[in-house]
Amino acid sequence: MSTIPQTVLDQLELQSIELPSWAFGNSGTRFKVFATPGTPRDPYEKIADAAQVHRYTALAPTVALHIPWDKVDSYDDLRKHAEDLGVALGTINSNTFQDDDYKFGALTHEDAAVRRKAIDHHFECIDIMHATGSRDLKIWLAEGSNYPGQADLRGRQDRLHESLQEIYARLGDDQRLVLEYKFFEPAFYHTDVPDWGTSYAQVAALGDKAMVCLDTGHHAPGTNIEFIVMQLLRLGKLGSFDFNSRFYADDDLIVGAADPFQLFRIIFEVIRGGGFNHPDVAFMLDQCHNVEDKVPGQIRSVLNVQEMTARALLVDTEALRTAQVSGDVLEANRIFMDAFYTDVRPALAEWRESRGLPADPMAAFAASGYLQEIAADRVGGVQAGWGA
Ligand code: PSV
Ligand code: MN
Repeated sequence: MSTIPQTVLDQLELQSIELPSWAFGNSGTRFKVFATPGTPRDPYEKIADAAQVHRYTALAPTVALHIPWDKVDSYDDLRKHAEDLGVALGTINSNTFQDDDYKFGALTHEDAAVRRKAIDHHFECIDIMHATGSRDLKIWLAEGSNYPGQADLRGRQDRLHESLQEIYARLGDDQRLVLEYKFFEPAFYHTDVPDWGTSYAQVAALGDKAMVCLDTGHHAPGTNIEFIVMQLLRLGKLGSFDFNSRFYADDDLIVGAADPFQLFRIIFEVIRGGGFNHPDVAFMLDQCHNVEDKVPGQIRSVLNVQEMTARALLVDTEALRTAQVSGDVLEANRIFMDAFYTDVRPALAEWRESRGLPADPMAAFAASGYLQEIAADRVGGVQAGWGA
């Protein structure tokens, strides 16, 4: 059985991964949304489910909210509810993609009145951040065009800058803005923030409190994501991750499910660049569970991140460096792969038990009967869903 050095365990103990509230609601494709018994009907129930993930793993102390999906009468009350359950409220996600006014854009729209509405929505999000104690405002824009000639690409980029400037100016001293990029969808010809370079150019023009959010599912197949991680860390602009995995497009599947080796390589670069357990770089999940149970889907996800982090921390960096400097290609690759192929699961199970956590969080959660309980209790009302 592999053992994990205490220095690595000490770093793992500090790891935290934020959960998205929308992972606990129903979701699906544009073909069908399957309902699950016990699905939360409001933000309070979503937070209760998220707290279960933290309870069994000690890995997920915060929950991200999405506005307006998670609007409540009192954010103070929601904050207390979360604290009573042992978690805190995290990133606030804005939403400018589900209103008819935004058909041709929001922050980039030709019409100043639509831009005003979208900027005001972000002001509302910032007000909520003050009440929830959240640090980060995450902006993902669904803006772009479908046909060449449809839009003035340059004008939209300039308007985006102006709109972001207004939002940025409204942030409190301890608040940040993270701008997410995505190469396509829902627009198919051009997207206004399609890549890390555009996001970087926009946030660099704003100031220190604006950073890039890297969603692992938002790149073309074959993209070397760990290179982008390295570059953004080097530039001091990697603000957060949205972890998930993809086989084809923005699949939002369980992180580490499609390509665990890619996750390992990404986390290795985070560690190498000083971003691991660093307050600048938030680890978050952005996933949907369409066919699997949601709470265990999230437990599996945070465990996948923890396992790949443990392996990445096991890389013998001194030996790797020696091999790199001496041009020993195969030895460098062996050292890297040795760490990746180390099965850390038994050692992590033992370590969990030593900290009063279940050795197998998936099994412990299944045995707890929580899913059966919520299925029996949560009757009536309308189940929450992605977009509802
Ligand atoms: C849409 O692609 C998306 O998944 C973005 O990644 C956002 O982070 C998320 O929705 C929530 O708005
Ligand atoms: Mn995302």
